[in-house]
Amino acid sequence: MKIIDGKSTSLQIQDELAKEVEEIKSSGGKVPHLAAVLVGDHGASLTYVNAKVKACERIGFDSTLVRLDASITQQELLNEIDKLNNNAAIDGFIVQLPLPDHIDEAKVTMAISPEKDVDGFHPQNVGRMNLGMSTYLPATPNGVLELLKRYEIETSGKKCVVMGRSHIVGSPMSILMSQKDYPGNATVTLVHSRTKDVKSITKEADILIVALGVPEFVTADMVKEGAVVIDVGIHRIEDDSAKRGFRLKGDVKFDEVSAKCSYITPVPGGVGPMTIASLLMNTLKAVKHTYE
Ligand code: L34
Repeated sequence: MKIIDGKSTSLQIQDELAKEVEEIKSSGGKVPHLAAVLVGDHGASLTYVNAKVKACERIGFDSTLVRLDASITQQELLNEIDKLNNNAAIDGFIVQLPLPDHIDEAKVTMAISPEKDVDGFHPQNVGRMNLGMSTYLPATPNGVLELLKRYEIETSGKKCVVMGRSHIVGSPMSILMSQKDYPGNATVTLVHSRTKDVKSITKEADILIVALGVPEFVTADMVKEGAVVIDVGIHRIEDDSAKRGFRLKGDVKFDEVSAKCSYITPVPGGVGPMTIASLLMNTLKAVKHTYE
């Protein structure tokens, strides 16, 4: 069994991007500038957004963190988004999810200018992805593709099972794994909470991508010997003996599943850091206008 090291792969991508920033700077081009909007102070979101800002600093991107109170009205948030849409200094921005319940996520997503939507969540960009056109690919699924590529994992003709149908991971992941290009060309099955006899389906998977949001849901008996297992889940499990008061766990029971598969991503240090690397890649794309 091989561990797919998302942390070091993310750092490697960041080094590659840092070189490109150097080139941009020496040729007098525009330094990429990413903005992130964080509403409220949801613990995990704060960690992720801070990690994004730190990664920008590391590779020489400019960054802006817009922190807004959880009590902000929808209209006020839309006004902030409009400011970012119209700010020529900002190449791309994201609104970190989840948002407070009183805010309509779809309205917010639609308000972001597609050209600056480096999360790839706007319907226009989702549509472009569906049609195999150039676009901003959503960061987490693209991070998974990047891992498959860099570990040279064969996908063509393989049976790929995606668990979960969220707009930001499961759904786009299933589309991308069946795209007519590497890493894709897989035969994809998407399972979700209404699927019957999940185990009989997951056991057939050569590549199992888990994005359910249920801690340690996938056990060894659900996985085929030699499968590639990608764990997108990330949960904070309370643990008083841990330094931060919690431990991170994925959607996969790592110890028993890892004994059985050919490749596996750990949590932490798997897909999470790759989400950040892909976001940075999209931001560079925004500056280069290679999206159109
Ligand atoms: N708009 N909202 C928007 N875009 C996104 O791409 C995200 N996502 C998801 C949640 N909401 C979003 C993220 O940024 C998940 N996500 C994310 C980003 C980074 C990490 C995990 C999830 C990450 O860095 N994980 C580390 C551990 C971090 C920790 O210590 O808690 C890891 O090694 O997995």
